[in-house]
Amino acid sequence: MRVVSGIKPTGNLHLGNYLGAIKQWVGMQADVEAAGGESMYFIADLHALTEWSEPAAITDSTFEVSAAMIASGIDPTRSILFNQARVPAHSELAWLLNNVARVGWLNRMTQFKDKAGKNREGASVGLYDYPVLMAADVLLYRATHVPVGEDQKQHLELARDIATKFNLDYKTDLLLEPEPLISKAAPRIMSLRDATQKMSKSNPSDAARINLVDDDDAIAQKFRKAKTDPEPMGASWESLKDRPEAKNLVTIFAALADRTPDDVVAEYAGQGFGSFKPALADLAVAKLGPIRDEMVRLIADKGSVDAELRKGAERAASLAAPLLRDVQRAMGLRVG
Ligand code: AQP
Repeated sequence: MRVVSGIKPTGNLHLGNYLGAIKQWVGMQADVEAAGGESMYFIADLHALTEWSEPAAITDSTFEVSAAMIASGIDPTRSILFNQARVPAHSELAWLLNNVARVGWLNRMTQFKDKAGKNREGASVGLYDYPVLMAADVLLYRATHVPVGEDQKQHLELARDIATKFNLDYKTDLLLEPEPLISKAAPRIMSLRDATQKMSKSNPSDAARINLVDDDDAIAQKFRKAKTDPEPMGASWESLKDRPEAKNLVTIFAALADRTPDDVVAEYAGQGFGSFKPALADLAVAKLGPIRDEMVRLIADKGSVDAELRKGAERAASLAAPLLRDVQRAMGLRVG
């Protein structure tokens, strides 16, 4: 078993990234170890280039994401933690796989359509090619399982299609089709201002998300001001089905407390959100405060964090090298 996943260093790491990804990975670490497998988590800095960002912002965010992972419990001695750019094999395999992936396949990718919007002609080639790099990220390590959000499922399907076509074209079994790991426990966290949209790094409204570096007051204030309807808490989780804001706050509470949404609704049934929100704010401060404090400490100690990333990259590069060489040779390239 080999689990591989990554996060883009595009700033404003938030509660959705924590509950939907990082916290799940931390929980998986022990299971993967128990199965004799390996966990690999990377900062997808090459992916961050696909939409314009100040270079310094990418560097800062690389440290922020690394710090968040370590502070949350991704242990660099138990998982391989690294930044993608330090392992050139990702880019090299992506180029090789570009010749296997078909334009028609990429044209179907909904994330490209969403991100490019009406300005398709002005989008970078990198944004269009993003799913091939993502395929390389996981195929390079013969990942068996890839924890992804629903939004990345289509890209993982593409990685499987690329692996299948490569193996057929070159009559080999070098590339392994990875399975998506869509944890039922991984919640999808929505914006605090508009619960029809996911909480995201790129939302221009800071009030729409809880940043992992927010101080206690900011966390409390954002939850107090979170949009809700005027009704009190329903009697059951099911009764909230047409109340996206209420559902979102309950989802966050349940995920932070490691309880089921049903359980949380039962505790607050009939009470107004005026009392639920402060309880949620207290819980969030209690859970996120220590992670933030450790993140801040690590961000101030960039040398140590970078040393961990470098060590992780060396381990990743040695795992990647044989596969890349075999792929190159299978394609007829003279290497080594
Ligand atoms: N709102 C969310 N709820 C649950 N999980 C989420 N993730 C992101 N937003 C939520 C999960 O976090 C992981 C890392 O995501 P990413 O940074 O690689 O890309 P993203 O999904 O595009 O993140 P953002 O925050 O939404 O960024 P922008 O605004 O740039 O699009 C993934 O596992 C993702 O599912």
